[in-house]
Amino acid sequence: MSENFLINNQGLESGKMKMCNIRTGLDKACLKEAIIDHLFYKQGCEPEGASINDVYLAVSYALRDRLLHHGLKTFDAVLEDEDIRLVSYLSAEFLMGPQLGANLIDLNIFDEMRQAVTELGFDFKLVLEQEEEPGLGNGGLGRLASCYMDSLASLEIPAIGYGIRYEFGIFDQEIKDGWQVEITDKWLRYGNPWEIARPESSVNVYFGGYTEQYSNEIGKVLRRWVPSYVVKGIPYDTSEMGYKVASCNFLRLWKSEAIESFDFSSFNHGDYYKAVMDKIESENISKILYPNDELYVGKQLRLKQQYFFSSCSLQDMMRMHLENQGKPQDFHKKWAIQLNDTHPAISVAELMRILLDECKLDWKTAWETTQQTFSYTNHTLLPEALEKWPLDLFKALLPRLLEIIYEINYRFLEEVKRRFPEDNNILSRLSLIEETGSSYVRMANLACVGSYAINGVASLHTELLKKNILNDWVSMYPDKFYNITNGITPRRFVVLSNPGLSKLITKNIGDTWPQYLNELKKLEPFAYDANFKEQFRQVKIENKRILSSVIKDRIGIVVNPSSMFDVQVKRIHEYKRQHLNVLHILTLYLRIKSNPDIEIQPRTFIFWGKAAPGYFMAKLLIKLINSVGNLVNNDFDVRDRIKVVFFPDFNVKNAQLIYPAADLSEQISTSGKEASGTGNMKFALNGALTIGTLDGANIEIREEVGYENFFLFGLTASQVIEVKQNNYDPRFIYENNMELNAVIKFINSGILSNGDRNLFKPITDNLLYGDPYLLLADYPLYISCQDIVAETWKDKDKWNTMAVLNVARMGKFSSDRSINDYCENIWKVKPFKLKIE
Ligand code: NBG
Repeated sequence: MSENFLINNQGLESGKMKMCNIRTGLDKACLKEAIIDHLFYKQGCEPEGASINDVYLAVSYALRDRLLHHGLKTFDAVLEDEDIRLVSYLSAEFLMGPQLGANLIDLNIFDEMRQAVTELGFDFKLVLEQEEEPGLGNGGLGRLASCYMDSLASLEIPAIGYGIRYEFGIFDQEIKDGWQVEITDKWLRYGNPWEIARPESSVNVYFGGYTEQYSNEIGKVLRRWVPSYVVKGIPYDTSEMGYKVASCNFLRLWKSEAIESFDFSSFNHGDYYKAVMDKIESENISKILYPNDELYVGKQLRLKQQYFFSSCSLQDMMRMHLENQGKPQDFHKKWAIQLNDTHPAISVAELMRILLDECKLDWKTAWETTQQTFSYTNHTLLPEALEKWPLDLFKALLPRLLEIIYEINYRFLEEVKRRFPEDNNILSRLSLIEETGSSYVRMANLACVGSYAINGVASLHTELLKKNILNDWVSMYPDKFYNITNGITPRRFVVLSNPGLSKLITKNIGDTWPQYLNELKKLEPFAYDANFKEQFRQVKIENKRILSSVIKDRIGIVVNPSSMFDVQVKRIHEYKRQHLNVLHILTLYLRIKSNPDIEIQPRTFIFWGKAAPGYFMAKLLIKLINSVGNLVNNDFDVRDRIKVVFFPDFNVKNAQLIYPAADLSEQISTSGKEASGTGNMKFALNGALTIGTLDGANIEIREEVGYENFFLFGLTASQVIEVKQNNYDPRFIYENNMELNAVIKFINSGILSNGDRNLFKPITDNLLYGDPYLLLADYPLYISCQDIVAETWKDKDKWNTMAVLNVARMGKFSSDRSINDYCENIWKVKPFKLKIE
């Protein structure tokens, strides 16, 4: 088949023919031809014999052709243009979500493709559902990276996302007998049509061995690394299209492989098994994503992963820079590298290695270049989540990098001494090496010293960072600190996942709001318009019906779409306090049991989230939620007024079903613990009201949507500290609050656990004897706030006004705003407008 051929376009007068380009054409007829072509030449079948996966792949290939057209043109242009500084987003996680629908939205051909697929005789919904999403992230941090890739492209900022192409992403979750069971995520099993391997751009990465001194041809004394093994990184590129723009970025993920020549010596000596083992070890590096919320200390593979992708990416950027006649010392003028948390922080030392050992720059020039290249985002306030690596492990794996880190440290501490001659403690706190008993390399310190900008991800978070864990760095470098509040992409989280709401908004305020989310403000007057509110309610109820039928199909629980959908979806963690939510459910349950005719507003409590496989308490919480569900859902007295659903396997695909269907969003973390949260934004933007603490971005959401449109409860971050310092005694609250007392006793009664009174004791003991996340302190406030929620729900008109106002006032939380903040304040980069004829 030739690329251009004549087809009869139904839109033209009969007899007239139009050229159709099956690689780039965007109308329905071209898309149909393109699908048929790919079915035949890629999948080896005719439409009649195609499976749904064949069709999904053919549709995706057809779309990929169109994206490539944009992507290649963009990069040819920007790499050559000296004045363009590219953004490089380095992240160990990208939680992309399904690609097909999002790309169709970006190219603005969703309806055309739906029609093309339907007219070919296939079910478009099934085609979309066929996509196995790349689960290359744990949660918020990885999803944020993907929202930022979307915004970078949509704002036409030339950028590459760099990460790891894990063969197995975050585990799939099943629930058996109420417990979480982890299943390997074989996302690549049916092929990934979006990526293109580029083996010709492979790079080598060193590990192990030793370093030595040598003199080069002009007698200059240098150091070099003699590794004990070398691993090859192969890049896989995925296009990252912007919304309704011509330019297109890409995501470059590295896969590890053995280098071809490496095993020959073993092989020649007949050590075949050693050769094979080396190959397997090399390939292991990109095998699996580590679940977070577990300590990484001692996890050698994790450190290998971090160095592997940092080194591959930096070598790649340097190669492009030098190929385009850039000088090594001008590297920072071409690339602005964002370190997404400390996972790629080793890049600071790696760029130094490249500049010193390979480009032969002197230390001072290399260090100036490095410090002008990097900026670092911190995503956590939990001290246990700050990465550090045992020195011995680090030395064995990355001897040259450690040498460089020592030198950076030595010079840096000299500077600290000059600035704070009287203060010995500050030296040990700022040191890149921790020496409390065992020694460690501190990755956050490395990121701080090597970056020109450091940012937190919500106002409160940045404030607390500056006050607490990074306080010494503020004394040292006060001008390095910024706040950039997180954001989410409205393209995926409204246009794609909530088409009903999107259409309603567009009908009333035009169609540019997905690019300029502040335009949603124009919806404010509609919050008092009965007709609009009725349509808004219809959209919500329809979304709830869709979710209800999915819940019924997948877990067999029938829920009532007109009940309030009270939703908590996020990783299961004690600081996120899913158990506080459970205490409320049981409070309502016991109220019903003591008075079955009590007035209770019907509610469906929905939980969704994974627990880290090694996090015992989180897994027990899942069991508790399921046990409560079993009891409540089957209790005659409850009469369906409350239902509890734990939906297995939270991922982006499922998330897209849930945000549009929620009425109440639970954002109830202990104040001062959640860096930002981004689920909170997705809910509010889809018209759910929030019940929440003054934590993370909740504070800013509440300021935007209006205090009266947000259900606030709980201690503030400073009160949390105060309470803890004043001999907090959870037992006192337990003994004096009758409802709480009854609930805790009920959990331990064995009724929830087939008579086993000990099953949930780790949870209740933790609450009664310590309660580190202050559930009991916040319990009375939470319960009375929930009572207000129920009262408000009774007045549907009021509720809907509040919900519309939430949507109208969420403009600030577009990830476009966050990316604009980065561009202006940190990266100093501008859009590049690609023209495509
Ligand atoms: C998470 C925080 C969230 C925040 C996301 C994105 C990590 C280490 N941090 O509160 O817990 O929204 O990052 O910034 O995953």
